Parts: sequence; C-alpha cells; structure tokens
Amino acid sequence: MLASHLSIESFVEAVSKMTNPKEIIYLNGSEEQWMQLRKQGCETGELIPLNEEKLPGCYLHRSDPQDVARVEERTFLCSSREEDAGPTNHWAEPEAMYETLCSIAKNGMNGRTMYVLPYSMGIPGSPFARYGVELTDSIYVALSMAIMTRITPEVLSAIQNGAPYVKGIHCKVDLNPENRYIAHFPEHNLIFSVNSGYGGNALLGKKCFSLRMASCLGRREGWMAEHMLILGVQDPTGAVRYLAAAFPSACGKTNLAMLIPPENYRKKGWKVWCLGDDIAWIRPGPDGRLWAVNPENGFFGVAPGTSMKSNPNALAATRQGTIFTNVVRNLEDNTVWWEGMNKTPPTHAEDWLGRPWNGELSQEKGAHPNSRFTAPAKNCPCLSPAFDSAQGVPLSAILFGGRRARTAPLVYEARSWAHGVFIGSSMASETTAAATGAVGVTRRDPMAMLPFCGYHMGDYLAHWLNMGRSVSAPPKIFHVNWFRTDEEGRFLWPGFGDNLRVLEWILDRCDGKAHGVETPIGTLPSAEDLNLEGCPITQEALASILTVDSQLWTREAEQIRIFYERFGDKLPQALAEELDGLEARLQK
Ligand code: OXD
Ligand code: MN
Repeated sequence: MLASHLSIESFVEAVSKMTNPKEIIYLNGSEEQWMQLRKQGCETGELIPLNEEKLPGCYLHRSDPQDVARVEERTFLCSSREEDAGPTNHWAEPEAMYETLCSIAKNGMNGRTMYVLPYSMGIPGSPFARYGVELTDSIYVALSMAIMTRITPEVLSAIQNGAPYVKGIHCKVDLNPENRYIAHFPEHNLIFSVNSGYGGNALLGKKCFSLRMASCLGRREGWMAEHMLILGVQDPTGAVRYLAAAFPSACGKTNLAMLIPPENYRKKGWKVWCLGDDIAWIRPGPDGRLWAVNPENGFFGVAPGTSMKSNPNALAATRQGTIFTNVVRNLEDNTVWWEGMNKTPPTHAEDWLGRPWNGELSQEKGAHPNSRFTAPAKNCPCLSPAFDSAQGVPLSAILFGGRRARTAPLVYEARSWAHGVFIGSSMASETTAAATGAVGVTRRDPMAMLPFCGYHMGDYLAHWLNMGRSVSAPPKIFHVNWFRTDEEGRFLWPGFGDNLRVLEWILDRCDGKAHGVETPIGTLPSAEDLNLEGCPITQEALASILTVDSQLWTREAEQIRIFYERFGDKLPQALAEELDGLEARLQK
C-alpha cells in the first residue's frame, strides 16, 4: 500500500486481506445501490428513517458518544522527513505508523462488508478534478460520501484505466478512541483512518483528501487547496462577482455562503449565490486571475444555530436526501430538532444519545454542539448556476476572518498581496466544538488551515506568496470579523444578511470605487462608506467595531512575533518584513 500507485484491484485485495471483511461491494453511484444501502443501514440501526412526507429520503444517524468531532491530537502527517510536516502538524515516521495501523486494522472489518467507493472531487474529467478510492466498512460513511462527492461509473473506469487516485482506507474497527488514528502519507498517496466514524475523520474525500493531501498536490502542481467558502454576489446590474473566504471551523462559513440580502438590498435586485461552504481549490486562469471550484458536492454543516432566521437556505437544503448526525429526534412527528432551530423544542423527543428528552424542562442540550447535517448541494435554493462549471469562477476578493471578541475590526483591506498573506498567516479565532478540546480559547490559525495543511506551514505561506506573484490580477485580500462583543459579551454587529453591507464595500474597493481610511493595520471603511440603510446597529457600536485600538494591536503584533518564531528559518522573509512594517506603523 505504500507504493504510490497501485491498481484499484490490487489495492482492494491488499486491504481485504488485512481487514478480512465478509464481502466486498463496489459502489458505482447507482440509485439502486444507494437504496439497498439505506435499507441495510436501517436494519443495522446505523440509520433511523425520518418522516417520509416532511423529510423525504432523510435519515438520523447517532455516532458513538465518544466519536463526535475531529481529533487533531490523533491526526498525523507521515512524510518521510519530519521537517516536511512542520511544527504545526503531528508527525509520525511512515513505515512505523503504517505498521501500527495495519496491526490495528488486522481483521478490523471482520463480519462487515467492505465498500469500494471510487469518487471524484470536482467535476469528473475537468482540469480541477482529482480522484480517490475509499474502502470503508461503514454504511453511514458510504452514504455520506455519496452526498459529499461525485461517484459515477466513469470515475471507476478512469481509475481502472490508470488515472491516478488517492488511496483511502477507513476501518471502524471497534471505535476505540485510544486506538484512533487519522494518518496521511502524502508521498505514498494514502490516507489511513481507523477507529472513528465521524465525518471529518472518516469521509476521506473531505478534510483528509481535499485539504491535507490536495494542499501537497497543489504545492507541487501550482495551485491551492483552501479551507474556504465560495460565493457569488449579484448586483442590481446583474453582474456577479465572486469571493472566497477562509474562516475556522464553525465560524459561519455556511451562513455567509448562503446569505440572504437585507430587504433594501433584495428590493434593488441584489442576490447571493452559493458555490461552496467549506473547501475551495484555486488555480491561476489564462486571464491572470485566480479561479476557484468547490470540489465537494454537498454540505456537511453544523446543525445547531441553523434556523429560518440565520440560514433559511441551509435549512431548505436539509429538507430531503439528508443525513442528520447527533441531533434531537422529535417523536411527535419523527422529524429533527436542534438548539437554535426555533424557540419551541419538542417536548416528546430523544436527545442526540437516544435518551428520552423533554425540550423545555431538560437542563441538558438535546443536540450535540457539533451535530451535523450532510445535505446534497443541489437542494440549496441559492446554489449558483456556476456550481457545476468545470473551470470554476474568477475571484475578485479573498476574505480571512475568525471569532475575535475584541481586537479585529469589522473589516479591513490588505495593503498588498504580501500584506494579505501576512493577515491570513496571523489570523486568530476562538476555538469551537468542531474539534475535540477546550472551546473558546484564542488560537492562531493561519488561513484557517492549521488543522488541514498537509506540509510545513512555513512552506505553505511561501506557496501563497508565490501564487500571488504568479498571476497578473490576483484577488484583493480583506479581513472580516462579525463577532465583536461589548463588555457584556453581546454581539455588536448584526451579522448574517447584514454582512452583505460589508461585501458591497469590499467589492467596491476591488473596483476602485469605495472610499477607505488608512490605518496601521490596513484600510477600513468609515461609517459613511458602508450602506447602513435599515441596519440595526447604533452609531456607538459601529464606531467601536470600526476602530483600531493601537494598544491591543501592539500586543497582537507581539503575539504574532511569538507565533512566527515557531516557523524558524522557514518563515518567508516577506512576512517577517510585513510584521516589522505593522509594528513600525503602530509606533508612529
Ligand atoms: C468541518 C470542519 O467539518 O472544519 O468543516 O470541522
Ligand atoms: Mn471546515
């Protein structure tokens, strides 16, 4: 398996020898096979069918209670040289890790079926597309991959005819957290995941392939794999411009990607089109711009907080053909519920663990904070007509952002591409429930890729600088923060649809039309530069989120300097200079 290319038959044979499944089934994407799998999933209890009228084709899945999020501590990069994994990844020597995993996976599929999933990330046959084969013993994983990727007979024949593919082994074994490993072997084209069934650890096309392995491929081949949403903003003239945005997990990528414009914007004809909510593959186009596609085919979204108010498009996307994981089951009508869906929790229900749950009276949350929906992209009412475009969409702007209660203002524009890379490299956010570990701790998360970069972060930042230099019309870079709070912890900016006001300023800046105020950290709008007609915000709150506090920023710069020390001599000189420049401007 450590050979970089194996025929699919040899791969399947080697894994089946090791894991010893009772049978092997190739999945070719036919509806008949999916139906059969859903039926079996219901028989084994992996899936609970939901109300066919209200939620046609939808199922509830309950994961093992100890297997509910990505496990960064147990995620490894197995490059032959430790320095290629860098200081922000856990490294393991490939041969030794491979042996460990083989011994854990030995007979690990005993009594279960091994499913062979040949899938494409991106439109099969397009220049962006890359193929993978996941071997899994989980029906839930197979059906989720059916939603999240493109599985067609053509992909299998291309692979059988020698097209390169990433090998993926996923084996639940006995879900023992002590023996859980998510391991990547970039030089061997292999992902090996054992003892987890959670999406981010087990749907190997997602984080493992489309970010960790793809970031390595992109570096070699001159493109980028990023943790970004992609959206199109249509203005009243009908012109659509595209933006990509990197925010850490559970910081509102899905909400921004599916934004509904405020009423006054809607009346004028503004529309927002969703192309993706989590991953962007970005390449230089022949016109000197950067072009992006979403390699996925569905949304693996965080359920809590998704409501008719916060994101009606996401809610609509979950109304059919969706798998819900670890949400509340409403026993009155066999539908689902989660915190933040509405103010009327069901009173006759089961919580995410399947225990009886009485919404109003219960002290405990009904849905797990990282409960999820896996929904087909085609269900989304605002899915962009360009979603299936083989060459992707040209980017006008790239946004970085996170949850920052204090330091970062609502929005600011980078002075140059290199300064933008500096902003992305030093972005920080308060942690969420999407990964195990403490929630609410501020951590630096360059380009929101800290858990997902498949090689040395210093080399990754150098790749970013090179990509900007390689095109004549790179997108402009901005930083946004929807999460500023007051002393009592209340959000100052209304967020959601009102974020379009910020996007409008950003796009006008890209066109050289909008005014901005230069500050030491970049260019900010003044209150008059934003269209605030009908926006529920006070002048005082607005002034606060459009202010750069030099004291906080001086501390921020000190912290960035400490963070940068981790990269040693791999830190690109241009970024060290950007940091010096920021400090000098702050001192002036
Ligand atoms: C995700 C994540 O699931 O970032 O998208 O954790
Ligand atoms: Mn993500």
